[in-house]
Amino acid sequence: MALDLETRQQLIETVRRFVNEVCRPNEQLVSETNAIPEKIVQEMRDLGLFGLSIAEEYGGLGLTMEEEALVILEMGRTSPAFRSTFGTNVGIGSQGIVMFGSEEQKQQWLPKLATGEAIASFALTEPDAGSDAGSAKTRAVRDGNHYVLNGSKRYITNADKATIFTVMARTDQNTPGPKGLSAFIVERDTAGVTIGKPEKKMGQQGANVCDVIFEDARVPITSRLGEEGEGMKVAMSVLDRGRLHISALSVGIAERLVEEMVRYAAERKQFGKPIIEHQLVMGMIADSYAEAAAGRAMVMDGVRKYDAKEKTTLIAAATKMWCTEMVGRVADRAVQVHGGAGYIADYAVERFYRDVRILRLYEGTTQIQQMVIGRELQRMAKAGEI
Ligand code: COS
Repeated sequence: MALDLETRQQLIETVRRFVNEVCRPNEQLVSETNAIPEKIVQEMRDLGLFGLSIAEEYGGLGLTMEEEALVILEMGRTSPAFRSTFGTNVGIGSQGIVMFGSEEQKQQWLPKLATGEAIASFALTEPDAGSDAGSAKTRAVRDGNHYVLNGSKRYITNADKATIFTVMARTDQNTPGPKGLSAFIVERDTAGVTIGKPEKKMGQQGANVCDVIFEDARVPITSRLGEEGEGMKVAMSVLDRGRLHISALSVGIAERLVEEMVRYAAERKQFGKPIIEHQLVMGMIADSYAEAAAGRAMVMDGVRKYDAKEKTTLIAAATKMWCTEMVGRVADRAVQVHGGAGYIADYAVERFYRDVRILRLYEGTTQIQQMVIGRELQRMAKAGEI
């Protein structure tokens, strides 16, 4: 059930305070040490951030998608590595269980995910299956009351900290495409599961991605999410939702970058006046402000449709495409407004410029969103819906 407006406002203000007083002063430290201090992670647990989307009956805050987006918009105003720490528990790591889990699976995992005692990761991508997720080769072969998993997953966010993985693996070896996949909850401690070393990345230091390798890893049949053959449905349903979450993050970052631009341009003087008074600089800031505002409106439209239980595949893809491209443009302008200073690591914009690059890649590249939009429109036209 949605929060009343006063409680909602309190929640947003609490998160804003956490961002301003705890996260922002530590952004540089997190970037340099490639880790979020445990004390800050504990504050996230205390605030309930790991359980934003998990129903109250399982110990979460049970927010609507709109409320979750409002929280993530606030979290966007600091290094996105902070959001990533709890992001998989709120989104792609937990939602397979929330949407498709049995009551037993929910009881077993959701309370621990809600408190942050357990961390969930989403394992779809493979070395040879990125955008073409349906071609995943990881195999899950039935053996009595177990499935035996073999294969490897790549670039798995939070794998180094994960307690469980939602793994998409092929149960029907004779069906090569998306229809042959099934989804599983795999515990990290399962014999035969190995986690690779964190990758060295362009940005978002403090949020790790690693390979996850399965070598004869035996998981009980009770760990399957949904029916055999429903793996792609699980993954895509989770991603439809995740794409709205990432859009909210992108808009939050864009708003932070506007703030950085305005502050710098109001102080920095050239040709005898603050550069914000130069029209070409003004133009870059104005465009960024307007685009961030448009992104916010798109996100709000998408999440309200989600909460109204409308099909959001189309709007989620369009919003993800637009908002992530938008924040890329805004980050580029933010560096431009800062001039040479924007290229120096002391300024937040240098870091954000690198941090936002992944947004156009993960949870489906811009080109995949274009493909989803095109296909959905074609489907709707055929069905006479447009
Ligand atoms: N919701 C629920 N189920 C869906 C779905 C959706 N939005 N989209 C697809 N499915 C399920 C359906 O069961 C579908 O079968 P039907 O169409 O018969 O119902 C099945 O998946 C296969 O769908 P499709 O034929 O569209 O699969 P494709 O192999 O053509 O792939 C794309 C579709 C390209 C959209 C998909 O592979 C994709 O999103 N790729 C990007 C992956 C990604 O985001 N990776 C990031 C990893 S997380 S960082």
